[in-house]
Amino acid sequence: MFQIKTEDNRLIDAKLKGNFRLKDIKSTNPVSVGDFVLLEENPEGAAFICEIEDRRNYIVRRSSNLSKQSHVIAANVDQAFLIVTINYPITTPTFIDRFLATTEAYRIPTILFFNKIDRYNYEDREYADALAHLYETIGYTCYKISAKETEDLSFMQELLQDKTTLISGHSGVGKSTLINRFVPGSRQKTREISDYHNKGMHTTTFSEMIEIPGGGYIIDTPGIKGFGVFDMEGIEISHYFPEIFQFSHNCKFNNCTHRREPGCAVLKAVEDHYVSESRYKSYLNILEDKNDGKYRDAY
Ligand SMILES: Nc1nc2c(ncn2[C@@H]2O[C@H](COP(=O)(O)OP(=O)(O)OP(=O)(O)O)[C@@H](O)[C@H]2O)c(=O)[nH]1
Ligand SMILES: [Mg+2]
Ligand SMILES: [Zn+2]
Repeated sequence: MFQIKTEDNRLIDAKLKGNFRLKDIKSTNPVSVGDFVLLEENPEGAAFICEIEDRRNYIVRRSSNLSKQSHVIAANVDQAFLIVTINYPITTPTFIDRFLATTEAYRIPTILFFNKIDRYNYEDREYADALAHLYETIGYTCYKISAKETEDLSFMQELLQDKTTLISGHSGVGKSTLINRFVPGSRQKTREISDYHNKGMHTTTFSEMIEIPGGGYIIDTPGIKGFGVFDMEGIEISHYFPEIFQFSHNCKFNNCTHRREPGCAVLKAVEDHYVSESRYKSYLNILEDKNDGKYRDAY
């Protein structure tokens, strides 16, 4: 069942029409949050989705380790906010890089928010600073925030204004907590992360679009564990690491994969610390996925 907002602002529950599922067998969910759809009513007054308008963009992940199917996380978004926590739970650079490569591929502007700053000790803070510095150097805007404190987050509210924003990140990083601050009536369920595993427990279980009172929409998604970068050709991957791509113009071979080819300008840039080791490792990690067809979800 889908909840649809009509042009005259009514909320309607609708089902997919008959054989709809067969049209797009590559995706586990033919309709995604953010889609614009056409509805049909049957004589009894029940609503059915009969058509999906072409998507301006969309973001997918592979639906499971073995599956070749993809799952559309959201469609037609203006920007993505990636919520990152250094601890409680840990977000790895590899995860961040896989997310960024995906949003680069779909040309979705992405901002990083390092959340739970209030909970961090000196070391965690230092690490957060270092990571934020790395991503700012590449060109991503980074903010360090705390969703819980009485900290003023009106700058975030301004960034959300009149846009459709996908909010993503691991389970337990504080996505729903943040949304509750911007849409006080929305009552997104939140839950303390498990002390034992230092992991969230998937409190948000389905994707949902929430209207911001002042204009705009937020898409809250269940925490993502692994990010299978989908639909990306091997040689294409470096295009989605802006700083690696920049150096790749000087590689000797124009089909260079930047692994061990002679005259590789990217390898040289890694050696000279112009490209960070962790970014380069993430690049290789995605490239290897492609080569052996495996999906890794532990990072
Ligand atoms: N100390 C501190 N705790 C926070 C902060 N933000 C969120 N939390 C807590 O972290 C826990 C998880 O937050 P949620 O908002 O449920 O996380 P989520 O990202 O929505 O998780 P899923 O729905 O499972 O994907 C809750 O107990 C929040 O109160 C923060 O800035 N500081
Ligand atoms: Mg949540
Ligand atoms: Zn190269």
